Amino acid sequence: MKRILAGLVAAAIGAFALTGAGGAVSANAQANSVKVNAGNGEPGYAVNAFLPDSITITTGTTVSWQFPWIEPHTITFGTVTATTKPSPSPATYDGTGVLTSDLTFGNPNGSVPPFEVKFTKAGSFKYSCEIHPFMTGTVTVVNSGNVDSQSTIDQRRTNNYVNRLGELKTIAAGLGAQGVSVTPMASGGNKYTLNIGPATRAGDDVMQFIPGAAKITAGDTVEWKALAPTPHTVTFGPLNPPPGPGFDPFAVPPSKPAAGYDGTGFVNSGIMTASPPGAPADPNEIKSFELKFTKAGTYQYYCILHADQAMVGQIMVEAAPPPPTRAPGPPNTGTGTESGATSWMLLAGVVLVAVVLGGGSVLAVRREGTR
Ligand SMILES: [Cu+2]
Repeated sequence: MKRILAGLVAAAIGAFALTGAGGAVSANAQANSVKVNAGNGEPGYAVNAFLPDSITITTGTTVSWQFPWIEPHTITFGTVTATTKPSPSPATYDGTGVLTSDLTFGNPNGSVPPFEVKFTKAGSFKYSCEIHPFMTGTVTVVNSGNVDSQSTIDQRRTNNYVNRLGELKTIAAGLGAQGVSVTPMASGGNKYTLNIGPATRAGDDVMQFIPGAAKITAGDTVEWKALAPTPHTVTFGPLNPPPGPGFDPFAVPPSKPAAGYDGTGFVNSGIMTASPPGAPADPNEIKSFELKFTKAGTYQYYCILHADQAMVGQIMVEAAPPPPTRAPGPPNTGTGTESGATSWMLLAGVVLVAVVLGGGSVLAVRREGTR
């Protein structure tokens, strides 16, 4: 199952890289056809659900799964094995055996052809997405009786999507409102902790680094924490070689400069995930990634898997303040100590300013002076 999935991923990504937004939606000549969405989303948010997740149709009806968002999905009936091959669309299904689409990356411009299945026998058929374990649906096929019209399907499709998208936005806003946690590090500088992609229990994803932009000082460290089982990366710099046919984003090796990041070169966390509580511990799981920033500048980063869903971030590194130095004083004349002379000059300057500003300030300076 893992192997075919990896193959599907690689093949689909290859195809995606080759064809991009090309290809036309195939016309569905059948009048007796209904449309359902396989996932939906917008930049920063992926709703991983069949929308709606259950429909009732008449025998002989074709269901046309649309792919309106970039997050990839499959339409899979039955249990995929190592020898299962994706079916071309349109397909027919009588409720027996395995039927699966290829792994399909959608597109909001509607350019990705739907996966169409004609149901030839009555029954209730469960299906799922191979890469989103919570993403399941049911097609109920009846010989007679009430079935869903396209308009009732559309209504449920919209309602489900709006509700789930709203939940994602609430989660993202709540996390954003918490601000960044900053802790001093024993090795010097501060550690800023950012969050990666929270998810809902239903399996929808916030495809964001939160907050998306952070301001730190050279010498500080940023820590990214995975919050969900959904895989993500923290990556600085372009992929080399650039992704082409057969590119496997899961195979890009981790890479981190030992001396910290100075804005040059390639940095990659590797695939980061956070298993849900109660799941068996995975010693290889990368739950957090730390990177020290050594040089002032503004640095963009991204998730290799979800950059095309606007999963990008920015770290603004300000120059470290110069080490404290003494205020410039008059040339050392040799009378008294240097520091004494400097203090005197400072006090004189403050009093002068205070006099210019008015009585209140003079009082303040006097109080200062009597200490
Ligand atoms: Cu990601």
